[in-house]
Amino acid sequence: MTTLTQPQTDLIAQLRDICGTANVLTHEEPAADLSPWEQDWRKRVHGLALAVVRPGNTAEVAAVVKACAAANTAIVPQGGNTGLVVGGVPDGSGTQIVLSMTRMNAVRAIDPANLTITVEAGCVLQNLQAAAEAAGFLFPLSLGAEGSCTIGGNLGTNAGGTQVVRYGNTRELCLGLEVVTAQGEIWHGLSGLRKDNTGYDLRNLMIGSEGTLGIITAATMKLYPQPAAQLTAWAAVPSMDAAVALLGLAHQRLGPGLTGFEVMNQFALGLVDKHYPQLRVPLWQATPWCVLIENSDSENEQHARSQFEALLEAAMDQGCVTDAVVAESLTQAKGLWHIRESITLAQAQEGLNIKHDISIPVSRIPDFVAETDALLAREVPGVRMVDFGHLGDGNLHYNVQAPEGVDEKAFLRDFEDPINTLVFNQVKRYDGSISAEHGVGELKVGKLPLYKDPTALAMMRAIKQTLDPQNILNPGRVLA
Ligand code: FAD
Ligand code: 2HG
Ligand code: ZN
Repeated sequence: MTTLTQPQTDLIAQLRDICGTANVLTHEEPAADLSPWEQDWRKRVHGLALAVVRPGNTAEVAAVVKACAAANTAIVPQGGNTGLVVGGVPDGSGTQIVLSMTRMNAVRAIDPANLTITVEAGCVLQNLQAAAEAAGFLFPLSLGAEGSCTIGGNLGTNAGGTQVVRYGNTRELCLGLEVVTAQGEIWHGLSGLRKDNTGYDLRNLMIGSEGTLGIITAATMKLYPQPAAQLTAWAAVPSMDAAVALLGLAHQRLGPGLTGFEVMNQFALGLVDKHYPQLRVPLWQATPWCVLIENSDSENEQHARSQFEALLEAAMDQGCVTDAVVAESLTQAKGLWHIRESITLAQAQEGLNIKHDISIPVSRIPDFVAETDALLAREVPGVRMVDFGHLGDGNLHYNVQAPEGVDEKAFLRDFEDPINTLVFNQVKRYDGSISAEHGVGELKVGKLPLYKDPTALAMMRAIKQTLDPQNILNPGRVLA
């Protein structure tokens, strides 16, 4: 129970008029539990919302924004709340509203000839994939949180996932957007056009802006033909150098059939084995690294299998693979992917941790890992590296778990900042990025100015100031 000021009470009454009483939740109701909207997925922050507002259509979003702008009240857009950088939850002030988009979840249209699907922002990614599949197409964006993340959140963060090596990240999959501006105006940009050079690219400006420039209410996304066959292999590799060599071979041998290339270190797989023993992780005990490769074939399964066999044979001849299994069925393939997708959950089971979602040119990853591992081991003896990710995209989740037996909260308090500085300085030395796919959110907002080109940062500030001069859209995220 919190005490509201009169202007706050008036705003809530207005929001209830716009969206309906049941769709505006506040702490005024003694039994109200707003934790699902206030607590981030990693449990790094538990904010306090003035209200959680759940609009049902674009006109309601526009009216909510107008009311909030008039009351100078900040808005935090939220989809599935699976973001990993504290970008979609309110701060602790009790003055911000969470704009939860999940009621706006309709598939508006599918255009088979144009190969597009138009959906509302709150559509859960898995439902979008299913709608595409039901129409005979593939929507290739795929990530571990797909059962609860939304396309609006995917666009807000420009999410990557496990098929980027072939299809690109969310930005590459989007053709048009419908957006509510910070002034409550609606930009009708739901174009299905693949070519449109009529000025600045506002779509790409909105994508990846993490709710700081506008509220995405709907999107037109690209569809692809479904592959004739999909095959998955799991390979043991003796080193990161070998994994990079295998990636080169896979590009050569599979061409556009290479739709996934993931790497996982032994400790990451050991955590999955420890917390989810029923998943039966293959090959991990005898090798420092495992690789997951997906081959999507446009001919047939036999063709895919023979291509895979030739690839793995060549890789073994060259010494970059020591052992491998190829899934015999779709169920087995799903099982292998499930193991990969369980690393984040297993790491969370193990305890609070430090995540680094970094990208480095692929060719330089082996040296980066060897050098940075050594520096970290010197800084924090016994530190445990959970190192995995989308090697095909040069994107590593170079995560750090406290040494065995060390209190995780004390570890974060004492070591999070020095470890981040060490890793990010290394990323800079290797010409990489401190955020590959998760975004900046609140977690990295303080670090961004140290690693982003100052001219780029000044242009970003000017854009924010122009589009949202009141600073009511997700303040304190991306830019401090
Ligand atoms: P939220 O967490 O609700 O919000 C994320 C950001 O987008 C916030 O800044 C929010 O304000 C903004 N936002 C949300 N909706 C809108 C909207 N309609 N308009 C404007 N801004 C909006 N990410 C990857 O990139 N690749 C992965 O492989 C991956 N795997 C994951 C696995 C697990 C188990 C988990 C928990 C997360 C993973 N993530 C991954 C991170 C996360 O799922 C993505 O960032 C996802 O895109 C967030 O979607 P969401 O709907 O949950 O967004
Ligand atoms: C993944 O690739 C996600 O599984 C989450 O991006 C990464 O847990 C992480 O650090
Ligand atoms: Zn990832």
